[in-house]
Amino acid sequence: MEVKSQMFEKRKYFIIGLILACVFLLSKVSAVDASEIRGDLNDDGIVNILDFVVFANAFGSYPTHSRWNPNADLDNNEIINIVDLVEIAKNFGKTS
Ligand SMILES: [Ca+2]
Ligand SMILES: [Ca+2]
Repeated sequence: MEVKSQMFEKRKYFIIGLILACVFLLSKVSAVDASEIRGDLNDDGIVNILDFVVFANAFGSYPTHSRWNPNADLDNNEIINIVDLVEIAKNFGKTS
C-alpha cells in the first residue's frame, strides 16, 4: 500500500513536470496580457518553481481536503487541477 502510494506520487510529479514543460514551451509563442500576476501562489512577487511546488502540494484537492489551498484554485472552481496549472505556467517568470 505504501509503495503503491509512493509510486503514485512519483508518477504524479513526473506528469506535472511533463505538462509544465509543454505549457511553458507553448506560452513562449503566445502573447499573455495580464495586468496582475496570476499564479504567484506564495506571494513573493514572481511566478517561479516555488509556486509550482505550492501547486503540486495542493494538486487534486478540494475545499474539505487536507491539502486544499485556495490560492492555487485560480479559476475558482473548487478543485486544483490542470486548468489551474496552465494559468500558473502562462505567467511563469513574470514579476510584479
Ligand atoms: Ca511566487
Ligand atoms: Ca481550479
